[in-house]
This record gives sequence, C-alpha cells and structure tokens, in this order.
Amino acid sequence: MKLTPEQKLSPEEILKDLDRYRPRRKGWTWRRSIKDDDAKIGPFEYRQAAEPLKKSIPLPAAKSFGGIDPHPGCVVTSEIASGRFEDDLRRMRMVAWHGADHLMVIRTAGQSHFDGLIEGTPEGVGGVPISRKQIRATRKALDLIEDEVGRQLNFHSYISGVAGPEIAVLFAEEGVNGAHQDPQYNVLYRNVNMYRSFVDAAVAKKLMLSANILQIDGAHNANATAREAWKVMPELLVQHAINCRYSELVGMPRENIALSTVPPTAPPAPALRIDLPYAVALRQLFKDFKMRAQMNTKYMESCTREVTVTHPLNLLLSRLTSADIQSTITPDEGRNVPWHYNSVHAVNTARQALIGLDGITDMVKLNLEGELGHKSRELKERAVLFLEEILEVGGYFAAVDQGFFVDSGFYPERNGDGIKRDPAGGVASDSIVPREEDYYAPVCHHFGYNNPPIDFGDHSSPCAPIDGCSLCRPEKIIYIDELDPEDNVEKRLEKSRQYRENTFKPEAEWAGDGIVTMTMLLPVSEDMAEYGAMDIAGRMNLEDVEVINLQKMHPAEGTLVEIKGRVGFSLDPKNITIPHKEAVLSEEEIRLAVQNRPLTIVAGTVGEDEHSVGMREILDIKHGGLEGFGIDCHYLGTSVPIEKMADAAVELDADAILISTIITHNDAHRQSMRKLNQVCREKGLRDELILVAGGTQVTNEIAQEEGLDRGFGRGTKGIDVASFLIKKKDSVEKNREN
Ligand code: Z97
Repeated sequence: MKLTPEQKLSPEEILKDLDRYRPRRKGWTWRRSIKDDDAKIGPFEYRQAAEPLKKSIPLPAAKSFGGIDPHPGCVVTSEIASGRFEDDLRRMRMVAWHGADHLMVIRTAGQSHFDGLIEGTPEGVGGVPISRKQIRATRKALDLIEDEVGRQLNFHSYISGVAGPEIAVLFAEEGVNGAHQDPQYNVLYRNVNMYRSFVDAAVAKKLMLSANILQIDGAHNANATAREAWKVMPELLVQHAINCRYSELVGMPRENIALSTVPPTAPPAPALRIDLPYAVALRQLFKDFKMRAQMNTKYMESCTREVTVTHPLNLLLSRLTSADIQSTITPDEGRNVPWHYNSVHAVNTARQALIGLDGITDMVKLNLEGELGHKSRELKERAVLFLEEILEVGGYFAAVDQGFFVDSGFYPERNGDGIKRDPAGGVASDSIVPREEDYYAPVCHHFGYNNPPIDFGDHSSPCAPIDGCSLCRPEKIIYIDELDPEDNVEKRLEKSRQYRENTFKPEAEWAGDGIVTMTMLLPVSEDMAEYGAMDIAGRMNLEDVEVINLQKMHPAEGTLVEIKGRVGFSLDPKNITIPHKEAVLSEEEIRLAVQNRPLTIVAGTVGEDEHSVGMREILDIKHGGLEGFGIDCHYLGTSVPIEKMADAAVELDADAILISTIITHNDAHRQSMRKLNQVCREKGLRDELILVAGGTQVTNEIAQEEGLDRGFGRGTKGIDVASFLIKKKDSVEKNREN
C-alpha cells in the first residue's frame, strides 16, 4: 500500500489486515541536519536546517524565493486531539506535509483514571482513547506517511495512571516512539499512591528503554496548575531533576530523556526577562539531556493573534537555548478548538520562526555577565535549596505529604497552597506488596528483583522458559478487535463514508462534521454582539452555533465576534463546475523567455477613460507588473486615441498593444476593441501584433468577439498578462515559420 498525493488516506485500507501488522521499526528518530554543500537551499545557506522533505507544502512566502522549503534542524511536534483516531490520521498527514515529525496523540481526557488497558476504538473526549487497535492503525498510517514525505515520523502518547506499565508494554510492542512518563504527574495530578507511582515508573521506564522510546517528563504541569505560575520556576527545576535522576537510576541514558520545558510567563509580563534566565538555568543544569520546548498555554485566551505573538517569543527562547524538540499546540489549546487547520498553522508558525532565526546564536551571544547570569544562578540556587529541604524533611515522599509541590510561592517563600498527598492514601494504595524471595516474571524487560526458577546463564532471558515473551516473539501478542458493537471505528466510518467518497462538507476535525467559522465586526457592545452574532448565524441556517471569540474593539463602537456552526448540507462534486484555468508560466520562465526574445509593448487607456490605475498595476514593477519581467513597456497615458496606439506600436516596433477600458452602457468598450482590431488590420499590422484589452468588467469572450487576442478582467495580475504574451508570441512566430 502506498499513498499518492492526489489520493485521500483511506482509514478503511489502514484497518485491513491490522491484526497482522507489525511496526517496521522501534525507537525515536532525530532529524538529520544538513551541512556544507547540502546546507545551500535556493539562494541561501542555512546553519540549523534539516534534510528537506520529499513532499511538502512550503510556507506561503516561499513563492518569492523560488519555492524553497527549508526546515529547522529540531524535531517539530504536533499535538493532535480530535477524539477520533481515524480523523487524527488525516490530520497527521496534513501536518507532516508542513514539517511535523513528532505526532503526539493526546489521550482522552484523563485516561490515567482507567486502571487497565482498553480495547477497540471508542470515541474520545478531548483526545483519543489509547488501545492496541488505535495505536497499531496509527503507526501503520504513519509508516505510509513517512514514505510519502521522506522523513521518519515519531508517534507519541502518554504512559501514566495505574495502568502505566501495561501501557509501556503496549507501546514497546507496537512501535510507539515517544512517551510522557513522570511518576510525579500521577502523584500530584492523578492522586495515584506515591509509592505505587514510583514502582510503576521504574518498570515503565525499563520497557521504554527496551524499545528506545524517548521519554518526556511532566514538570510543565506545575506551571500550568500553580496560581502564580511564574513563581514555580525553582520547583520546575526540582521536578525535572527528580525524574531525570530516577530515570537514569533505572538505566535510561541521558539522550533518551527529554525535559518538558515551558516558558513560565507571557506578555503583558516582561516575558523574556523572566523566561530567558529560566531557560538558561535549565540548559546549564541539564546540559546532556534533551529539551522539549512547549509553548506556554496557561495564558492563552481565544484570540489567535495574541497566541501567535507569544508563540514566536517562545520560539526565540528555543533558538537561543537550542531546544531539541519544538512543540506546537498553543493556538489550539487557548481556543479549545484543536482543528486541522489550527494544527497546520501552529506547525507553520514554528517552522517559519525557527527558520527565520536560523543561525542567530552566531550573531547574538547571551550575556551571562550581567542580569541574565545573575538571575539564572539565583534560580539554580533556589532549586538546590529546595532539594536540600526535601532531604531535611525526610525525602520526596515526606515533602509531597507536606505540600511542597505546586505551591505558588517563589521558593523559599511558601503560600501554603501546594498539593498535599498522603503517603498511605491515593489510588491503588493497597496494591503494593513486597516481592517474595522466589518472585519470578517470565519477561525480558523488567525492573527489580526477578528470580527465574532455573539458571539460564548470562545470555538467556528470563522469558526463555515460556519460549519468549511478547516483546521477543511478537506473534504472541493477542490482538483484540472491537468490544463495543456500536462505539467503534467501523460504525463511524460507515456514517462518514459518503462525505469522504461521494460528497463533501466543510470540516474542522471530523469527516463530515460540517463546521464553519465566521468572523464579523458588530458595531455594538459585547453582550449585544454575542447574541447578535448568534442571531445572524441562525438566519444563515447554521446549526449548533457557538461564539468562540469575543473581543472588545471599543466599548461602544464595536466588538469582534468569531463564531462556529454547522452547515446541514453537503456538496456533490458532480454539480460543481470548475472553470478552465489557463496554465501560467512561472516568474523564472517568463524572465528567461524575455531575456532570450525581448518583448516591447505599448499600453494606454482608451476611449474617454481617465482610469489608469488598473493598467498601471499591470505594467509597474512595484506590484509584479510586466516591467519586472524585463518587458519594455511604453505607457501612453489616458484617453489615448486608437490610431495613436497603433502608430506608437509601429514606431517602437512593438510586439503587443494593451488597451484598458471600462464598460459603458453604450458599448463604447466594444467599439474601442473593434476599432483597435480594424485599424491594425488596415495598417497591415494585425498578424504581427498581439492585441489585448483589460478592465474590471472586460471578459475574454467580449475581447475575442471584437477581434482581439485576449481580454483580462478583475483580479488579473501582471504575471497572467506576461505569461499570455510569451505564449502568444511563440504561436505567432510558429505561424510565421509555417
Ligand atoms: C504536553 N501539551 O505536551 P492523562 N503524563 C504526563 C503528562 O504531562 C500528561 C499526561 C500523562 C501537553 C499535553 C499535558 N500533559 C497535556 C507526564 C499530560 C496525560 O490525561 O492523565 O491520561 O495523561 O505535555
């Protein structure tokens, strides 16, 4: 099975023979950076770029740079959370074409509350329920997408909750490449018993190691949770340290351990003055570890513009402190509308800013002598004091018991609002038992005491007596399909099939969801605008309308409202006529053609027409007009008599005459066109001269009916006219030769 750019990814195809699908590799992949000769892309040389993609969609501005598509050297994450994995797959393909190579699937809200694995493909809320079938199908789709884009794609989810070790086995079996794993997350945010959480984490981390799964920690959650979030900076360092050291003690190498970092503030705070010393402190303390930079989501409101300004400020930090992975969820989380195009926009924001900042550290050095060095040192000192106090009170578990964590004070200040957990309490507190002397688990990757009944020698695995475990012998994996006859992917695909195969509807996140958004300014106050917008949407027959952004422009003068709603209809492609589009030569092709065979044109506004703006835009170099391609343009002015145009063409030995005209009730525009053709014929010029008319209401049909070669109407650009002139000139010359 192979994907082709013209074809949609078919979830049905992905699901075929899934019971037998095996991932083709395991483990994390970093991007390959390019150097020396390879680092030249188009006219530029890059210092921090990665190998280009085989298939991609460049940034919009690339068209001014020969369509180049450089990508930053760091991994770029897209966090995807539609609740239906079959639709996530299609979004993954979209973001991969824009340069995402870390596809993070958010689990259904609070999946860590499940105490075991789930099977099948139930629909999720704010994420996808993680099951073997869903993971395997996703990995299979990603295997195809990575062939298409020519870059390995990392698939990622979370290992948390009481089922953490089971999930780790599942991920190792199915070729998941990255995972969040941090025992502190379970303790603080999911109230899993603290000992259980750490025991589970040791097992999970061993399994992650066996499959070379990159680990991302969960320290950033303290920033998201604390009341005055920027004050938890010392604690964030402490949380990172605890998980890093614990992971190392379990056996993970530092390059498999990534810190989930987050700039603690956002404007209107003087963000860089606080966030940069923090980022520097992190880099200094954890220099051999990987940094996964996340944007700050805590302060995101529903204005995408605001979010998209904070995001590049965060990206500047990432470049200054060399982040290894750049996450890109922000514009989604703030609005709580994680839609296809928001995911693509977020990836583009990262790629645009990171490429724009390429090589910045070669020109700008961080000044560690002054405020920056002083502040980052202070943060490290506070973190060390925090760790010392943990030791003083009896260790980590005692510290959690006393509410040391997620306190909103700037350590050593404490506000007494930290999260307290009882060492004897929490989920699964009764589930910890010491291993018996003869404890034996017939598995090859395992943490702690294991006592196989016979001695297999050094090179054999404890799973030998059972002829290999499921990690050594994947054919032993038991694949369970659906458990719920209704809530499953096949049923959902049946419902959406018509919108994927026969008709189509607007789509935000799920095939056939029919969601559209609308932006409007209403010249009234906020309350009035909110309900006014809903009324407008109702009159436009939108269903399930919600206001997704409401912003005051002025208390009385106006409010910006963005709404979403559903359309109740779908479109049949058979009923849609797509007008024929003429192929336009590229700027490069046009320039080359003009260099090889110079072109001269005379142009003017004819009749009693003083409107010259449109014609000037077609000619002038400033807005991409003919001059810019090297075409020799002679503009004769407004209200030029037709004869004068023809005489000028003779005098200048021009190749074409361009007239501009407005449409009048007495058909003066037609008369001008007709006359131009006649005069040129009478003078014996017609075979050699290309005649073109333009104007906002001119159409090609009218111009050709009146004997001209071509008419151009509203929306025409210089390049359209230039392309036409080149092609027409070719055919004039060919005719002459014949
Ligand atoms: C991020 N934007 O990328 P559940 N384990 C850890 C976590 O940090 C999280 C979970 C599990 C964010 C994603 C925050 N992180 C959201 C260490 C969540 C989630 O929802 O409790 O099942 O697991 O980090």
